[in-house]
Amino acid sequence: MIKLDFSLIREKITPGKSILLTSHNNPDGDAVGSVLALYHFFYQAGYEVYALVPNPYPEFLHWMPGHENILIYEDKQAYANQLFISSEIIFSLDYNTPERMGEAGKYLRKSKALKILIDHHIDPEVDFYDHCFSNVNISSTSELAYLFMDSINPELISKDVAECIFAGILTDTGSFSYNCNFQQTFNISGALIAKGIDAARINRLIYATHTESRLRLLGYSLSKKLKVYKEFNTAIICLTRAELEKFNHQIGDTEGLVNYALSIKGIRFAALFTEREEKIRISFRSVGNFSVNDFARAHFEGGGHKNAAGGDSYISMEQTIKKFELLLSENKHVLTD
Ligand SMILES: [Mn+2]
Repeated sequence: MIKLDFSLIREKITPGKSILLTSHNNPDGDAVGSVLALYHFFYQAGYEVYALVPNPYPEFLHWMPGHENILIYEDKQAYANQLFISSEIIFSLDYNTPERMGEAGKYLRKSKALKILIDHHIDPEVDFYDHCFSNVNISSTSELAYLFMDSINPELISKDVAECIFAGILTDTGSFSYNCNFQQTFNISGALIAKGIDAARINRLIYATHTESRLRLLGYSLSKKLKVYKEFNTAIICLTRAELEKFNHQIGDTEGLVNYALSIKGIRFAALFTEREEKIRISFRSVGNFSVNDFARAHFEGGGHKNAAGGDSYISMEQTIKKFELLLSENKHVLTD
């Protein structure tokens, strides 16, 4: 764990300064939640504040207060590049190195702003940042953002802030089903409820907004595409572009799908392969000691957390699955001991 010196930060973040809040490619609930929570926090305190994510995020996050203020880098590239130059303070939220921002990362690298990282991924690039607040043993970046705000000015944790933080915690723990065995996570969630949030409503807004086609894609994936490797305690689902198109795939539609594969009794390792334009995108999940972060890093140009990670493959789906199956054999001892 790398702790921030909050008193030092308090001195450096003085009202009137311009702040740019950023998060990673393919933003998830924690990315958007932490960005928007800090957006409200600083906005209320009278800062000039901008929120920027590299590309669009799923529709089930569009209800979040402040959503309309988020700049999408893909759409506003020239304007956003200027923000990397003009902002005095830049926050990196929910990612550990500028490259996780994609193209925008180049401008972050060149920026002269004071750079602050708040994140829960393994191996943050500490040398690049002026200040790091990093802990891998925590539910989410949103929880770290809460601790940050609580130490700077707890009075500014409004209901809007609380809703964003709760959305981040909820999505990064799969509705309190993994990565949530921390007393602090529940204490903070309780404090958010005291701010007036409706936890059941937020749960519904995030998890009960399936389109018909998304639900049918889920049914198809489970009945036709689930492959179980009993001998390796592993289960996978792979979806080609044609299949995704058949079900009118929208961003976020395959979110959580990999967890169904992992939910089979005895399964310790699960993967979801989805064919994108120029690559195969892979989500890895595990229970217990098998580190999908190490696995994704070593073999699929990715990474993440011990039990949840992502990766990419630039060969065909068929070859990717073959490679994966070979790796299962190599890792048999770890997956079955
Ligand atoms: Mn996160």
